[in-house]
Amino acid sequence: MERARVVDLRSDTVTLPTPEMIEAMRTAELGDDVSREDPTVRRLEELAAGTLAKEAALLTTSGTQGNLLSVMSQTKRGDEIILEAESHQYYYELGGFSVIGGLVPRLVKGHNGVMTPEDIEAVLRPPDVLRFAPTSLICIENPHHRSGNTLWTPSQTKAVYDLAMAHGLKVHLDGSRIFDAAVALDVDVRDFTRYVDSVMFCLSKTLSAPIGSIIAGTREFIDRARMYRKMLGGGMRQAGIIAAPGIIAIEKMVGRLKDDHANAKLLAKGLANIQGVSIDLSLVQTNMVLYEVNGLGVTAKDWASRLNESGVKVLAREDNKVVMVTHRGIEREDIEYTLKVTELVSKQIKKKS
Ligand code: TLP
Repeated sequence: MERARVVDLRSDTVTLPTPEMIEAMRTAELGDDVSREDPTVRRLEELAAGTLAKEAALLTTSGTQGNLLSVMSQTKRGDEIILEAESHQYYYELGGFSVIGGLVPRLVKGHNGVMTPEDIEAVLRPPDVLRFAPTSLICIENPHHRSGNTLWTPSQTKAVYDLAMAHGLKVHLDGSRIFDAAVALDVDVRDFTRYVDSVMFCLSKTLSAPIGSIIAGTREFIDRARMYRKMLGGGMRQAGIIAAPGIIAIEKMVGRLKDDHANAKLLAKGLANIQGVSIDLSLVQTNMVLYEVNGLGVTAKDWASRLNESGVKVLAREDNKVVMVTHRGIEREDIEYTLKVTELVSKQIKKKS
């Protein structure tokens, strides 16, 4: 099957900035942001804080840095933090919260990434016992990446927040793709952020900006995070170059996310028709399709390299699952092409066996 360009479904991190974003970078008003003199960064941070209904916000270099600054700013060294067992913060962030933050992780297995108050209550330590690291923070992730960018509802978020408040704990939301959650559930993003003390979301990934994430919370939290960001070498000078596309990301890129979700559903439905592909359609809730190909007698790695040869890039995870992510730049025709390729490859595999 001849095709001029590659369909890259590995992650939404591959999205490129729009022409409008590049123009905004070129013409951005700049200053030294370490001295808080970059007007474009200030504008982005005010816009983000207002959008999330938080007192203040901070531009960070990445989602990983945003999560690390958040957990460090909400805790003190030696504290225990509660994380979902398959959360990005635990799984993919090199243990920064322990290495740099001095924090001890306590893991809770969620239900497709969602933890209930009962799940969390079951692991809470009795307070003031001189054997346990004191728990101070619960981290949640919405959408939950390793489960397939699956959703928490606002009421599930509130339930955990209520529990946290009852026990004097804080809640941090890794909302890397929180606008996807809002669009998918047709709610305002504040319906999530009102039930957390701090939140991180990415300007890059589904919102298409080239670099950067935002954290938001109280002014005091942001002051601490700004100090840690500088300590970790993340104080940026003329960062308006990054902030300018970030403003466009928030103002103009949320409306199109529903197209990614529709494409993911279309893709998932097509894959479900291929014999040997095992997929749970109920978990296709935003822009990710997660499935297994064991039924075809191949590993996810083999499958990924065969698709790759036909111009469809996908990820094979270490747990033998295949990941396909829709994003800006993936059109309906790309989904149709991907389905043709997958059908063809599955037939070739069956023929051989
Ligand atoms: N996720 C990446 C990989 O690391 C898996 C991806 O390709 O999606 N929280 C969540 C839920 C994320 O999915 C990611 C990135 C991050 C945090 C970290 O963001 P960055 O890559 O900006 O440090």
